[in-house]
Amino acid sequence: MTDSITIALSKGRILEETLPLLAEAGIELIDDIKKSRKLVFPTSDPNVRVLILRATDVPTYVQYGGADLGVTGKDVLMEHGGEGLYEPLDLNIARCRLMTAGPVGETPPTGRIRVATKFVNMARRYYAAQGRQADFIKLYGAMELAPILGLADEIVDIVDTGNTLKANGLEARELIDHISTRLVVNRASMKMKHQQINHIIEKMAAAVDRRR
Ligand code: PRT
Ligand code: MG
Repeated sequence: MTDSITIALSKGRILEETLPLLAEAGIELIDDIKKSRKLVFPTSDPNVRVLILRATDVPTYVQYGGADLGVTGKDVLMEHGGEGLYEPLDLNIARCRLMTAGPVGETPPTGRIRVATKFVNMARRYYAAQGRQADFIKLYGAMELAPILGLADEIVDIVDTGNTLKANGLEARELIDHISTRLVVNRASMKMKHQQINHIIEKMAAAVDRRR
């Protein structure tokens, strides 16, 4: 029996690099997603459909079985907690680093500091592990503004080239973790639809290997 498979993809920068990997697994989108306002897309495989979601919603959809598989950043997964998910494959795309950053040339204040970030859970774990006292301010974007406008002493954010920090008078301080995009699987789906899901994982793993 062939079950139907739903795959949740992150829109934004991850999507473009994900589609060629999926294509090599025999799953190609039929519609032009850039021209469409749809959220659910059929694919070249009649048993597979794709959802295009905000990256932060992907683990939630997969956790609750709204999707069998998902593609999202390790940063998003760590912040979510990864409950109910298997993480069988590193897709090795959208690589970046999670770092602390602060104003150029300033040393971080001693004692309790204020940290602005979208990644409050990860930041809390990191500062606690360092034995540093910190209060966290949750922001949803433009973290770089917070130190400039006096909201925070430091930020925790994704860094790739470092250009965004630089353009805002900030510099990276400490590396918290290396980040890349991961394939995640709903735990129940992994059991119930083992054969089909394994096939997709193997094909995508081969596509990732060919790029190394
Ligand atoms: O935009 P939205 O709020 O919907 O979500 P999002 O910004 O999380 O989505 P998107 O598509 O921008 O990024 C999705 C995923 O891409 C992240 O979860 C990471 O896993 C990964 N990724 C890889 C990045 C970057 N590189 C990256 N450079 N995510 C964000 N950035 C941003 C960063 O936040 C900062 O503003 O780019 C800026 C830093 O880049 P540099 O090159 O200037 O250092
Ligand atoms: Mg963005």
